[in-house]
Parts: sequence; C-alpha cells; structure tokens
Amino acid sequence: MAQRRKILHVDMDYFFAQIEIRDNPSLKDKPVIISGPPDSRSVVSTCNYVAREYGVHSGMPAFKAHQLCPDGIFMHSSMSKYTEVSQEINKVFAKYSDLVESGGVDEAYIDVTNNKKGMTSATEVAKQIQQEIYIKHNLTCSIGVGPNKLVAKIASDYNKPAGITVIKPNAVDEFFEDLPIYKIPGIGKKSINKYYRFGIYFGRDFKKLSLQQAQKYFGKQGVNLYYNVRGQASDALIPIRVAKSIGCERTLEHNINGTESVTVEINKLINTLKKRLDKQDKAFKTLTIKVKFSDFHQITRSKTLVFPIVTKIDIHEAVKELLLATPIDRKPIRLLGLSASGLCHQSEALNIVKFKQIYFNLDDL
Ligand code: DCP
Ligand code: CA
Ligand code: CA
Repeated sequence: MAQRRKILHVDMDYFFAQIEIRDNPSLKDKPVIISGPPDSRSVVSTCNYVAREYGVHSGMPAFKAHQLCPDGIFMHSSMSKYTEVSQEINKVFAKYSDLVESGGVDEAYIDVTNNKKGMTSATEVAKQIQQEIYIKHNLTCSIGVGPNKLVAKIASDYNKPAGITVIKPNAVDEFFEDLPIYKIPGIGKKSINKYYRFGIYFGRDFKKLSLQQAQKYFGKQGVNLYYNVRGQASDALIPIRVAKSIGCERTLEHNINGTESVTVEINKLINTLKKRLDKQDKAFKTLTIKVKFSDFHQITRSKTLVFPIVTKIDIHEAVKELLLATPIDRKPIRLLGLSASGLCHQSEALNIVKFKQIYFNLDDL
C-alpha cells in the first residue's frame, strides 16, 4: 500500500489584525477591526477575537461593525505588509518541506510525510512550526494535522487561536460522520441550503448517498465530497514554484576591457546576487558567469563546489577562481552576469559547513 501522507494545514490567527497588534502592542486588549472608516461603504476584512465577542466578523459592513462595537479601533489594511509577512512565514515552512502549497495569504498546506528534519511525528513538526513562527515573527497560528488536505484544513479551524488539532487516519471516518456540513470548505451560503433541503446536516447524512445521487444533486462538488467523506481524497499538493537558480546580469553603459574593470563590475553583481540569495534564504553549490562580448559572442563558465557557499567572502573567492578560467581580456565586454544554482537553504548549508570543519579539522589548519 502507498505510504500514508501526513499533511499539515497552517492558518494564521486573525491575520491582518494580529500583525497590526504585534506592531502596536498598546492595541492588545482592544477590539481591533481592519476595515475602512465606519461611515464609509467598506466591509470588515477581519478583526481580533476581542472584537469578535461583540459579533463583528469578516465581510460585515463597517457601519454595522461600528453599531455593534462603537469603541472598536478601525484600521486600514496594509496589504504589502501582510504579503511580506506571508512570504517570511513561507520561509519557515520551506525549512521543513519542499512540498508546500499556498492556500491564500495566511494559510498553507505542508506535506511533512518525508520532512527535511527527518521527524516521524507530524504532530511534533506542527508544534515546532508553530513555535518557530511565534519566536521569529511573534505571531500565532493554528494547525490541523491529517492524512489529506481537506481533513487538515477543517482541523486547523477546530482549536483557534494557537491550537493544534490532529486527526489520525483511523479517526477520519468518525471525523466526517459528526462533521457539520457547513464546516466543509467550498460549501458556501448559497449551496448550504440545497444540502439542508436534502436533509443533509452532517457528514453521516451525506454518506448515505450513492455516487450517482451525489453527482446528480450536487455535481462536481458532490462527487468530490463522496470520496472525501470516505477518506479517499486526492491529496497531492501543488507546490509553490521553487526557483532552480538565482542570478543577475547587467548590460554595461560602455564596453569594458581588462581584469580591473571586470572586477569592479563583477563586485557589483556579487552584491546584488548576495542580496537576492539572502532574500530567499538560499546558499548554492554552482556558480556560473556569463560574458557577452562587444560582437555579441557569448560564453559561460561554471564552477561546482563540494560544499555549499553562504558567505560573501566565499562568493568572492569562487568568482575569483572562475574569472581565472574565463577568457575575459580577448575582446571588449558589453554584458556580465552571475548566477547561482544547486540551491539549498542557508541553515542547511551552515550545518554542512560545520560538518566540514569537524570532519576535515579545518579549524586546526
Ligand atoms: N480577509 C478579508 N476579507 C474576508 C476574509 C478574510 O480581507 N472576507 C483577509 C483578512 C484576514 C485574512 O484574509 O486576516 C485571512 O482570513 P481568515 O479567514 O483566515 O481569517 P483570519 O485570519 O482573520 O481569522 P481566523 O483566526 O479565524 O483565521
Ligand atoms: Ca486565518
Ligand atoms: Ca485563512
């Protein structure tokens, strides 16, 4: 039998509002509502749990939120800030698995079956991820652990905020039996009434339908649900595209000649490359230099190292060696490029470098 998957669904708690409160802790115990002004036609994006006690929720008109919660702090959203946080959080996930599928700005599925830390307990991975996000970014999230995406997604909502809910494979049947149908993602306000009209309130009611009935009454959604309530979900993740190389190049203002001018330009490229690598938390093993001459003839030279490179000093060193093997003074040069491939995470690379020092006793040399 194929190996059972272990899927996490991580969902940030009151995401936009939590970020605003993190960045201005004096708001902590106040009802914080992210929306336009209450006298505008805007709607609430989200609010913290204090505001939720007044009945405020996402999608509610701002004026209504103000009626329910006159002392609410109404704040505009800062989308670029939230997207940046989202990218930072994705970096945490990437340390655990390459199989990460984004579910939106504040959530993701992570396949941790064969995770990068070699951990056997998915629950432990969930705990570590939750902790790491809290320590690094001072934000809480809730995590669902299950054998497929749907179960993990529903579970992440069970114990909010800062909760972890684990549904083991042998508990999936029971989980769906008792599951209120409105908890299933994709069943919105419109379709829910149709389910109710057929007397379907819980998973167990839906399970009584044959595949043909599920399809006839509820179309494609019904067919998906038919398999899902039986724990037979398609659970392959669609990973966030992982870059195979990171690079930069520059067409020079004037053609240049000679090692000295090339070194000046290459140093600028090294700075840009290092910034791009840092932004994605990457180290690399292969460095490629590209040279386009004034007659548009183009050459590339590559160098692959045994151990990954993390520091700028090491990049300079590798470039220096690469330049020695590149015929740069034959003709004037119009473009220079540098790219790094054979990428890995910087933490991974640092571990390997540590190993290198111990193994070869390089510190003693
Ligand atoms: N969002 C929005 N408009 C909506 C719903 C959500 O702009 N109608 C935004 C704001 C939320 C973010 O998306 O912070 C994530 O949405 P969630 O549904 O995950 O809700 P929250 O993270 O705010 O709260 P919860 O703690 O319930 O997950
Ligand atoms: Ca959320
Ligand atoms: Ca969400």
